[in-house]
Amino acid sequence: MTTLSHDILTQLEGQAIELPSWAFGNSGTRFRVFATAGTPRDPFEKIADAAEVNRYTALAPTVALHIPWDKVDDYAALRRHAEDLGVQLGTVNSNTFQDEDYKFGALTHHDEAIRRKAIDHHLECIDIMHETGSRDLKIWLAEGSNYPGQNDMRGRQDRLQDSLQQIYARLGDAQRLVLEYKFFEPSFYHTDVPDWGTSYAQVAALGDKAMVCLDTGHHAPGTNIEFIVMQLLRLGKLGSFDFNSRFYADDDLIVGSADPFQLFRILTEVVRGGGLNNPDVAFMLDQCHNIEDKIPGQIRSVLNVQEMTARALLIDRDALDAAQQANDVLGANGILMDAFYTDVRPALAEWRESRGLPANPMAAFAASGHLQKIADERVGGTQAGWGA
Ligand code: PSV
Ligand code: MN
Ligand code: MN
Repeated sequence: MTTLSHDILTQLEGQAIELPSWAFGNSGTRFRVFATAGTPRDPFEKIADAAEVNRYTALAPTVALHIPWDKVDDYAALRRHAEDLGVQLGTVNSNTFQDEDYKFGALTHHDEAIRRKAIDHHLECIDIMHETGSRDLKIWLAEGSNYPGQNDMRGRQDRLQDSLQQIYARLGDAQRLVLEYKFFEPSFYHTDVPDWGTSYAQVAALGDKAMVCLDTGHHAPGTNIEFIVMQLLRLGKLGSFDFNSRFYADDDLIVGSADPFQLFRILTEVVRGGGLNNPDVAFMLDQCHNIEDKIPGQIRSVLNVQEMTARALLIDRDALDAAQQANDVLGANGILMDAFYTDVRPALAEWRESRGLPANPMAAFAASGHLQKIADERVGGTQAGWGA
């Protein structure tokens, strides 16, 4: 059995992966949303489900909220509820993609009244962050156009910068803004924040508290995502990850399921660039569990990240450096592949047990009967708000 060194285990112990509240709601495609028995009926129940994931893995101490999906009257009560369950409230995600007014744009809109409304929504999110104790405001914009000539792309970039400046000015000293990019969808011709370069240009003009969010599902097929990870870490602007997997577009499948090797390569650059257990770099999932059970889907996800992190930490750095210096092409590649092909699961199971955690969190959760319990207790669970 492969053993993991004390140093590797210490690094793994520090790993934290934030869960998205919306992963626990029902979701689907534009064709159908399939309901799951026991789906949370409100944000309190979503947080309770997220706390289960952390209970079985000790990997997921925070939960991200999405406003207005997770709007409640009393955020202090939501925060206490989370803390009572051993987790904390994390990133607040804004939402400017489900309001009729935003059909032609929000933070980029040429209509000042609509742009004002979108800015004010973000200011409200920051107010909520003060109550929830959240550090990060995550902005993903569904803005763009469908036809050449439909919009003045240049004017929209300028208005976006102005809107972001107004939002940035409201951040508290310890708060941050992360701007997420996505290459297409819902717009099919141009998107206002389509790539890391645009996100970087926009946040660099704001200041130190603005960073880029990299969602692994938001790139064209074939994109070398680990190169982007390397570059953003190098520039000190990688603020957060939204982890998921994709076969085709923004599939939001379980991280590490479609292409485990890509996840390994990404985490290799995270380790190389000092991004692991670095407070500047938030690890988050952004997934939907359309057909599988949601709590085990999230348990599987955080375990996949943990396993690939362990493999990335196993890379023999000294040997790799030497092979690279010697232009030993196949030798260097072989060193990387040796780590990738190492099965760390038995060692991780043993280590979990030594920390009082289940050796196999998936099996332990399945045996707990929890899914049946919530199915009996909860009737009429909510949609995630996504894919409806
Ligand atoms: C958009 O596709 C996205 O991935 C953004 O990350 C949002 O945060 C998430 O979906 C839900 O809004
Ligand atoms: Mn995302
Ligand atoms: Mn997405």
